[in-house]
Amino acid sequence: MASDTILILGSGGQIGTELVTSLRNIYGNDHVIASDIKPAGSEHSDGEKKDTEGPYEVINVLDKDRIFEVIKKHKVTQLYLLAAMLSATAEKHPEKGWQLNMESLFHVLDMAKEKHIQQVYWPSSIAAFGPTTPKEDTPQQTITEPSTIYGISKLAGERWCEWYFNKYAVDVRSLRYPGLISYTAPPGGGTTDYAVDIFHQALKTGSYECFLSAGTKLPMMYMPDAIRATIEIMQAPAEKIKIRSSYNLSAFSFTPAQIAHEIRQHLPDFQVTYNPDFRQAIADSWPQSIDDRNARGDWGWKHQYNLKAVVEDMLVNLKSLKFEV
Ligand code: AKB
Repeated sequence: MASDTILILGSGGQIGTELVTSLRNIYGNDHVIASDIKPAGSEHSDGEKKDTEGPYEVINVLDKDRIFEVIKKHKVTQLYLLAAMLSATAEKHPEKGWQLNMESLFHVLDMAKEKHIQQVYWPSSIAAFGPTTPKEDTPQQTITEPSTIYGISKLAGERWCEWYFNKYAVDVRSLRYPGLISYTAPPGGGTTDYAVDIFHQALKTGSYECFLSAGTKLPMMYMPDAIRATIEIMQAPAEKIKIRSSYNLSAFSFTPAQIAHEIRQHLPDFQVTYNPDFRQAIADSWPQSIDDRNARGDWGWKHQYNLKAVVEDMLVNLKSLKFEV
């Protein structure tokens, strides 16, 4: 609704930086409150000072009172919870990862249950699946036995979202993101992050050592598609959202060798070597392609970018950005 006031928790991350801009274009700068654990304007890892074009609040998502204070201060109606510890980092810090990913979700779902906010967005991931899940065209409903802490937190979160919807009519909506590729902010601590780093290294050094093997196929999506999906599911009429755990969401899949080949169409001398580390086991536990017919049928999801278009766009944009790649 145009009258919504939106709070984004974790606005400094890979999704948050782009979602804030898109939501501000739709709802107006004053109606979209960005928030992260760091003060506004603090330096991000891409070396750029991020200027806030609208309201900004420092929030630690583990601090429920602070979230409540900001919700009341700005009369927030809609909340996007994007703060999370991703797969590779959470394997190294399992307790912290579990605490961050779960407690923040409970804080937000409780705010919605108590009617302080009307609508919640929470991201799930292909990590909710596991090694026993069918790998190709992974269905919406299938075996889910995740083998990472991040994946376990996503699966548990999905079940809690559905439970809060059934029990307290909380209007919570969620997508199982594949790996996300973007150029505005670097990702942090994910297994699919090689598909972002590879562009930075291709332009900076002309070579890349990949932490996954050449043939590791994973589902991926370009950030503009992911942002559009996120806003579309939130704007869809409630009766169209038939799944209140989390929707499968898909665009295309590729291997490190395939993306390297595509980059070589623009940078013919680009070299890739393969040196798989602990992230290989994480990637091997995830699906290789996703069946997202429910999202397409229920609320009209349609992706736009394929691998060729992503590679072209990433290289053009990274070359023109001021910060060092
Ligand atoms: C990760 O690699 O951890 C994330 C994800 C697939 O959720 N990008």
